[in-house]
Amino acid sequence: MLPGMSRRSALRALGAVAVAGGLFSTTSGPVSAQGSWKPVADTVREEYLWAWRHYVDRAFGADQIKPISGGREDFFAEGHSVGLSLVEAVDTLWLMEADDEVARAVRWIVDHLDFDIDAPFQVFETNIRMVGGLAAAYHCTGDSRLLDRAEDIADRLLPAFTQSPTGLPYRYVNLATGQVSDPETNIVEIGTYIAEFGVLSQWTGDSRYYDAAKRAMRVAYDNRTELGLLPHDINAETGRWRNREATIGPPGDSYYEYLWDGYRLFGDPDLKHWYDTLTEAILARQAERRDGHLWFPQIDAFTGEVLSREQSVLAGFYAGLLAESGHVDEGRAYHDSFSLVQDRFGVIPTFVDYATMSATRVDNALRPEFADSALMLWLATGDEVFRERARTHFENMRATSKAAFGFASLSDVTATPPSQEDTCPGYWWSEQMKYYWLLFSDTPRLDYRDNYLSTEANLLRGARR
Ligand code: DMJ
Repeated sequence: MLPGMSRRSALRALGAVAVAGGLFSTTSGPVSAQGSWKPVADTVREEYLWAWRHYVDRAFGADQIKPISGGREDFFAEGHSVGLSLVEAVDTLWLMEADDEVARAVRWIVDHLDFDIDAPFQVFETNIRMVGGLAAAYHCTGDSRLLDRAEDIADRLLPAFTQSPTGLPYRYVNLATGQVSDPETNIVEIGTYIAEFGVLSQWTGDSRYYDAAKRAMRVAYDNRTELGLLPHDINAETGRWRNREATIGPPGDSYYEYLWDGYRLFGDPDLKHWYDTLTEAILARQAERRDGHLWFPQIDAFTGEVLSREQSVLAGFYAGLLAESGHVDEGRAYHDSFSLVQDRFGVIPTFVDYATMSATRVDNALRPEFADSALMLWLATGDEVFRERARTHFENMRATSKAAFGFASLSDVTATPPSQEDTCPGYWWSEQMKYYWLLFSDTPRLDYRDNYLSTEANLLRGARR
């Protein structure tokens, strides 16, 4: 049974105990009354709209607001903001039923968004954030002008694929001239397109997007090692590996995610076969249990030798992907491991070495992956523990990242209090606040049975208008 479809007679509340810096950890607490998540949902919405009002007042149309100083910053190219944060925000605002704000954002997109920019844009980031954001905005509102914008920017990205001798995209393309650059790439940047490009093909009837995305994924899959693993770095012009290391964290993560997602969205059996083959090898060769906890070290893709036991906070998404794709026990176990890290530090550091349980990089750029997998595991199992963990994630973010004009990345999660940085990444508007909202609100605007959130949490299926 899917959670969110029927209220449980009783919900377990968060059992909160203080850890360093007055933050919280998740423990199994007492059973509380039905409906106890509604106040959490209300707080999530209030915080989101509070931050949105500051963005509107101080940085509207800029890629990012600077949450401490109230300034603005560009993300893709100096001097060329494309409204990244507002594009990322539209579907979240819509799911929160903030319809006047949706209308405000859509007006800006229609009146001001112009992609005729003579500067190189990173193809991967532009796809997951801008193509995905505009496609989700179209999916939620039905406004065809948003689909036109999504198609426009996708068309400008296509030369990265069509000018490559292998079909593996270059990392950058000049949006005005189509000039491509930087073939030294990785499997994330060649293989995270099929969701956004696929829905565009579906919605416009133009198969070029889907075909380009799938062709690139196939090149990497066909080059797998004898162990059935993929090194993470590859050359787009030669199709040859540039390193030996396999990782389920960056820059490997969303390649695997999009094999599964492409299958889920479009039913393509090739993608499922590729996903299953690679996942079987990852679970057999890469998974490691230490003190009963599941981790995924970096290993040599040719020999299987462990290269590093550092774990990126971004790798936390893999718990959700495993659960979604039928490996629920492994997904749960991997989330348990990250939950230990959250309980230890309050906010998960960018890198921990799980052999020593120490932080090897102490910042955290408002990373959403732990909340992402909490949502996926809750959808897969209905177990309230994942809402409890996500609530801890939310409360600790609120306690540490809230600044004068928005939410700020942390430069040191181990400091007391954790130190902030004057930046708020675009994905904050699309990812964690949406995950929390969907976990706690039981919104009628989402079809909880059949939906799809991209790697950037753009809603490409399941909006109930
Ligand atoms: C997001 O831009 C996407 O989730 C991407 O796939 C990798 N991680 C960042 C957020 O951490």
